[in-house]
Amino acid sequence: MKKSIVRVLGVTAILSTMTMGCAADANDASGTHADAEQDAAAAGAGGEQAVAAGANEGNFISGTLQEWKVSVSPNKATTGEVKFTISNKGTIGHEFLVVKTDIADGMITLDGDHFAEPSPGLEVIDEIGEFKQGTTELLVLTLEPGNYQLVCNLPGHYAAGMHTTFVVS
Ligand SMILES: [Cu+2]
Repeated sequence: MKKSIVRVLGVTAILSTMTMGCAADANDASGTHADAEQDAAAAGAGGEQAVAAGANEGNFISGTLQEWKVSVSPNKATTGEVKFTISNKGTIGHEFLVVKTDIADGMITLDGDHFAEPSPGLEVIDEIGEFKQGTTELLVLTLEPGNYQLVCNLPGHYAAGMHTTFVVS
């Protein structure tokens, strides 16, 4: 979505510049004006395409990690490429695991202070390894339909509440 907005603003800026240019060159040969109008029309068509893109067509998910919570929005995606932009807004390092499982949220059996990878009934699809507070990381995955948990599995963090559900359909 951000990209689309930037593109639309860019088109507006180009159109404004051209309008001003036409006004200033009012006495110039008409050929110049025709070219400018054609360029403006082409730019406008591109802008309309960008605006027509769907609400979350690119499966852009943004989320935060903090003590002791994982939050993402939206908490669902459609099958295929999913882009997680995850910010660590806590005061210590955290990690972000994408786990495919039908186990209920927060109910993965622990082996001591974290769950073993792998564990029965779950598959760790991929992860952003521990990253610092105040930083943001991007994880792009191709996900199959199913139920997921997004978690931090650092010692004690899952039990403390760092897990949330995610559904791909
Ligand atoms: Cu954590």
